[in-house]
Amino acid sequence: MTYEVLKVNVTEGIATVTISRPQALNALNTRFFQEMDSLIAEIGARNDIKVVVITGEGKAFVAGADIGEMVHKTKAEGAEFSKAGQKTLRSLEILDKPVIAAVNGFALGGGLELALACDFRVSSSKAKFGQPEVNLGVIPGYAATQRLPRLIGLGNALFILLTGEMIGAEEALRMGLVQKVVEPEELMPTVLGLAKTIASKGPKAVKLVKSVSRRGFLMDFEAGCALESETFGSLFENEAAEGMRAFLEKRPPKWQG
Ligand code: CO8
Repeated sequence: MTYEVLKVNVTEGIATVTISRPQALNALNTRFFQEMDSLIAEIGARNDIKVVVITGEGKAFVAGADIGEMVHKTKAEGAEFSKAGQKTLRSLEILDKPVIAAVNGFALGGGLELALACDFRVSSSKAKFGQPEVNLGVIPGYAATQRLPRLIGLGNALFILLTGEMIGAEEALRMGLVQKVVEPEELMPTVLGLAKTIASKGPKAVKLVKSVSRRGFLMDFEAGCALESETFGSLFENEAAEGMRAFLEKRPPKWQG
């Protein structure tokens, strides 16, 4: 597929995906979701890509779903639009490679929902966060009502969801909505540095730590622990042995894959 809304750069195992519709503050339209679906499938199939970074061009990360495209929808079309977007974000969330959101500016509505589907978020000190749907008489449709309480607790989530007000990066850090705040010019160097660190680790361990954490988060504690033990054991057939041998032999590990 030819990408128009997304700019994709792959360097040293890191795919940087830039949402590029700055004239509309990168608002998410149908084309974005088509391109994202295709890109997620492509990235999933490429062994050379270890980590994905998502950011936005210009002053916004993403200022929401495209309001111009949504305004004329019927009840059935609205529900369909919501389901399709949820499916895309879910496939990003369960992609077997870590995904980091580099939040460069406004992350509002569907834009914050996109960031929530990433594994963690690093923010520019200038970024602003919010779920302004209630200002428009709607509710979030890409699972913020579900992901936000799970990530930052019900009180913080309802504060954001009910007021519809924007919060700054420091407030977002305090709530645990983002994991790190840096000056705007430090955003991409910091995120690419983190991506590089992750890409240098045992590739199977990285994939499995993501999937076991994410699957376990939705299970009861005992079932999650059982999943962890089983997965832990599976690594002794291959990579853990090499990582531990390399440690004992005082040499860097030679990862397969
Ligand atoms: N959709 C479409 N266009 C947008 C959007 C958007 N979400 N946000 C900004 N734009 C456009 C503006 O219309 C403007 O276009 P133009 O130049 O043609 O007038 C351009 O981007 C620049 O925006 P502004 O001039 O408004 O820039 P400012 O710096 O003055 O303001 C703001 C920046 C504060 C971010 C402001 O643009 C704003 O409030 N935007 C809307 C934010 C918002 O309400 N987002 C939530 C949308 S609803 C949503 O995301 C629901 C998700 C779930 C959907 C489920 C499917 C059913």
